[in-house]
Amino acid sequence: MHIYFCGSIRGGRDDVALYQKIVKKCQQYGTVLTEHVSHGELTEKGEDASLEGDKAIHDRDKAIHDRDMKWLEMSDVIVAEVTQPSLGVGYELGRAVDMRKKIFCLFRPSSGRVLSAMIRGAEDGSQFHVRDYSEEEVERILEEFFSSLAKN
Ligand code: 6K6
Repeated sequence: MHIYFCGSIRGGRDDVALYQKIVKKCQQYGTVLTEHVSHGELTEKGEDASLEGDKAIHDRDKAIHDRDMKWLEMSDVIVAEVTQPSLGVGYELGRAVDMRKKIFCLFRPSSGRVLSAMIRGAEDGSQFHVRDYSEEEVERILEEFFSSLAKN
């Protein structure tokens, strides 16, 4: 199974330790195409953009976008940690809905944030799922999700 994990990068890296936990658990069930999203060395700024020209930045971002869209097409399931708001994650989820992918969004109410209505409201009981959770239960929740996939 190919799994596409979504988590904030330029939206902020506060939850990167949790992304690592999620990716590690997902790897028990398949190949995580976007493992790099959970890497601690990947910061929201990335390489020092001040050393690059506008064209180099555009070319690099286009390569990231095009590669990620290919991986999204290839994936069987999307797992997204959506607590830290991220334009990129929202975009990936919208594109994944259009591709009719199976989507599992994880949100932590303890963050004090309120999840976007465009994510919470996309829940449809079959392809798009949103699950509120706390950090201690993340592994169990992923186990339940992947075993429900095996039954369908
Ligand atoms: C490093 C620093 C800044 O940018 C980078 C390298 N960027 C990315 N590499 C791979 N995937 C990316 C990159 N930027 C965004 N994405 C995709 O969008 C990931 O799959 C994430 O799920 C999502 C994060 O979007 P933002 O808007 O929070 O960056």
